[in-house]
Amino acid sequence: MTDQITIYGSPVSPYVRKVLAILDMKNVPFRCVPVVPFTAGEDFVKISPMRRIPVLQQGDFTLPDSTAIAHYLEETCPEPAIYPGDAQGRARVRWFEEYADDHLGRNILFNLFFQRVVRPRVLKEEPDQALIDEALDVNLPAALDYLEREVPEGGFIAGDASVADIMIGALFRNANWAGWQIDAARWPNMAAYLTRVADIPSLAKMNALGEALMGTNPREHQTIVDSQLAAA
Ligand SMILES: N[C@@H](CCC(=O)N[C@@H](CS)C(=O)NCC(=O)O)C(=O)O
Repeated sequence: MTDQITIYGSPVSPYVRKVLAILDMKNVPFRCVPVVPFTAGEDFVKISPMRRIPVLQQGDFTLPDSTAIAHYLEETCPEPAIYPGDAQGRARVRWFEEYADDHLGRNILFNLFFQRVVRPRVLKEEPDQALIDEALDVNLPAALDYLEREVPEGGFIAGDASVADIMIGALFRNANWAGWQIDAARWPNMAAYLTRVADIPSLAKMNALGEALMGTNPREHQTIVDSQLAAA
């Protein structure tokens, strides 16, 4: 029998929710230990050299990075597929997964969510307003203009819901938690798409889990995660 999978990382992180949603979609049993990278103990670096979440552990095997984990899960539990079967569709999904992980992640997470939520609430520091303004006024509008053209009307990035849609949907939920809402008159296609991805059942479940943790005491997070996952 293969060992059970444990995911280290707080579901407030979109990268963690991406991995949890994939496990849920693929019906793989797992446990989640809601580690917060900024307050994790010194030992965490042994399984995550960049002190980032998520990290997968299965027996002696550990693997950081949501994209590496997504590939591992796709190979070990192929059904349902989260990467398309054709080369161009698969390439497109990999590109948008990377675009979301890197560019959208930098703007939505570091420039917006980290500044507006993590710095004041967790680190008790002043946010950097210049970073917030750059994200809201320049980088996110440009990214939304690009995505508005690229996302097929009424559909997903490439065929069925894929890992790219899950990553994009999870990230924009963090933007909502930081007080951002899409201007549906300016980006109607993206507004409809973000509703569509938020309705992917496994992502909806993990977004609700992340939301349940927001504003609660980190000491209660393991109990909240265990009870929400057991009920889901
Ligand atoms: N490319 C990585 C990004 C992971 C990432 O940046 N996670 C954030 C949490 S949302 C983190 O751990 N940040 C802590 C840090 O960078 O110090 C992935 O896909 O897993």
